[in-house]
Amino acid sequence: MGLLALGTALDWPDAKQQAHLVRAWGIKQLLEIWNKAKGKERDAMLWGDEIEYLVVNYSKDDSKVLLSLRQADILKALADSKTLKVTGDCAPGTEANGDAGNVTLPVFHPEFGRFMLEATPGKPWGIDFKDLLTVEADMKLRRCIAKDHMLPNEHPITLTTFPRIGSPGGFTEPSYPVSGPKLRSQFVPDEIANPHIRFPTLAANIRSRRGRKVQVNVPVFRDENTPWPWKDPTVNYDLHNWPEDDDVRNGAAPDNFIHMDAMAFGMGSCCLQITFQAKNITEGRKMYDQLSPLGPILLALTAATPVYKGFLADTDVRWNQISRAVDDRTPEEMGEKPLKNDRWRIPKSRYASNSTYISTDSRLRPEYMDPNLVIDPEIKQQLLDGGMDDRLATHFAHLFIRDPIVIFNEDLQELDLTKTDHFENIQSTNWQHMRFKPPPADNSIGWRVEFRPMEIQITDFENAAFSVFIVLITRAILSFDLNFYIPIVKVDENMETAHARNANLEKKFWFRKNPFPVRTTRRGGSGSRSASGASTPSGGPSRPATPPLGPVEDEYRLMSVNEVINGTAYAKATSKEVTEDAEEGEEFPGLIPLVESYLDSVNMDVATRCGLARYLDLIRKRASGELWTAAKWIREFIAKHPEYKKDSVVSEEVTKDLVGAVIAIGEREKRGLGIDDLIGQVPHLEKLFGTFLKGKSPCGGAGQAALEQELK
Ligand code: GSH
Repeated sequence: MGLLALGTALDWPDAKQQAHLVRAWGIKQLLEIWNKAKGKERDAMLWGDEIEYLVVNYSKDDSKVLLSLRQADILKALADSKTLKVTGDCAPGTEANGDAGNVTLPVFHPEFGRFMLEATPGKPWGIDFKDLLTVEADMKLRRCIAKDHMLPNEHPITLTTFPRIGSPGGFTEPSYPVSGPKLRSQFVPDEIANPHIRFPTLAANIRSRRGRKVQVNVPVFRDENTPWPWKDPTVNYDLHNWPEDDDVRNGAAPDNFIHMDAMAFGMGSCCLQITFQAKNITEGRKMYDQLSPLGPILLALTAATPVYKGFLADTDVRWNQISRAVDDRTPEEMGEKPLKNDRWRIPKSRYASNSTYISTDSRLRPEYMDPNLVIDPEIKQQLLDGGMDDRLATHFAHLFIRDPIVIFNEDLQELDLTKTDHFENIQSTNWQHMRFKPPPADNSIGWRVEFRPMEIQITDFENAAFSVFIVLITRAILSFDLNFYIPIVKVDENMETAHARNANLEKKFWFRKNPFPVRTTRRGGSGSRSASGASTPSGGPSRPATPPLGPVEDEYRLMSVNEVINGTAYAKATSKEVTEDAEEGEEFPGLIPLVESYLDSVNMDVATRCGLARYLDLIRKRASGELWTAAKWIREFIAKHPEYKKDSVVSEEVTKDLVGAVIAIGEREKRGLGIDDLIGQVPHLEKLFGTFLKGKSPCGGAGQAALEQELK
């Protein structure tokens, strides 16, 4: 979340009148950047991560845990503070991003929820492998500094959602009545949103544009004692404050679904995002495309969202809930009514998996594109006339089918081509799982790609592991010129698949069979062989082979997450829930073996390699099921709680103990203590982290010797 503009925000009917102007000016600003930056070369390979936190008010002595709404005060304390220095409690994390002894302090930002914070490193990470090993300490430092600027009972935690947000009986400190004029929610007060005018306006204008409240319905998890059919007991059918109170009387809350009615239920969720700066636009476009098919896999692997509004859900991830929570499509755009006032039917919410590939890569076959992609043809023509190529023009003409939601009156006086505000207005409210980001107007930084699907993880160790993994796979993609293309509609399908409970172990995802740019032949010792036994490319010359293109359908097949991450051989040996059915010659090498091949091909000292191995090991074990996702752990924690009645209800007491356990884990992590003393007190903890939080390295002892041998 960047700087927040100020001004007079237009309410929806007025904003709608100006939508065309904002789009027209946005396109002019985009062409200005395009012409200025399209030839930009040799930008440094940089990257950054973003961590989102919930701030909770927790004390052992209180009967319940609440969300703290003191975001503004905390951010002000962080901004004002001359004490934003690494002292006392936070001192152990001093290997943060920056020179030794000269720590670059992290930056804190607001987010949608008034109970949220976001933190980024003080400066972007570089290509040095040592940076990859500094991320975790920097994340710990961020959490520590944030905590230092909170009240004693406030804690920054990294659960994706607060389990009882929207539950009756109050869940915020301070408490406010529900059914305010902006959200009109019967479950959450308007004060739940960041009070900066952008956020209540976003929520109100999404609701107005849509013509009713958003409908976030999540299937409830049916447990032994869950009444069936299940009717959400928290829905009030007798409210008459706003016209939108009719929504539930008109069927907005179907049986067997947890019903939610406001943007806060989605955008109040936390995620882990990674942004890369590419060396030039061509590389950025390639990274965008090649990371796209990995999105659903990483969503399933980071699953951490099994509870909504005090009930266990039958899904494990946040994605569709955010998608529905900001879905501003009208009934005509959704296909519920014939088109009369709107321009087109739109198949997806503005928060959704991306619908375009944009690379200039010759391997991008037309069949991979979405044949039903909706674009604004006039905008595409303007971009083409302005010199943009067809693929990129199509991408932006697709993003520009949306209306701008928040428009400030002051920005409509004249077009300023030294700014990108109108372009960003549309671009930054297209929340797709990948984002292609042009340089800012001053051209000071390069073309960037943002990877957005991952759920936030409970510990900084895990958040660092997933960040590092994405960085390494990006390096492997560029280094080996890997090809993960599948039709983009199959990526959409995978995104849906990722929602299922235990999708990471029980579901299969469409994935490309052969990721290599050329046919790899095994030539005596030239190709390295990975842990899985699959052959991977060597750094040496490979014989180009140009097999004739067959039907696209032959290029991909269904694979488990284990197979995608660890490779066919490893998956066959370890998968319990699904059968791996790779045919002869269709063995997939696995993303981790590909990363390991890449690491083999670069110079690296053993300590660095071992440090990275700790992270890869976590990902490997998550994918094989040896370790659990946070979603699975939360479910099991609840199931084992003496107060849980097997009726899908996550009570205040259970929530308090769950959050208490998460805080306790964070405290141990901060102090580098390991979790040994918590194992036994907190159920199943060892299944979540294995030996990692005990500080044991996969390179220790025999492992280390083997690695050293391998590296010789
Ligand atoms: N928390 C979200 C998630 O879990 O996916 C991602 C953050 C996000 O998209 N935030 C909204 C936003 O507009 C807040 S309304 N961020 C700025 C942007 O996307 O440019």
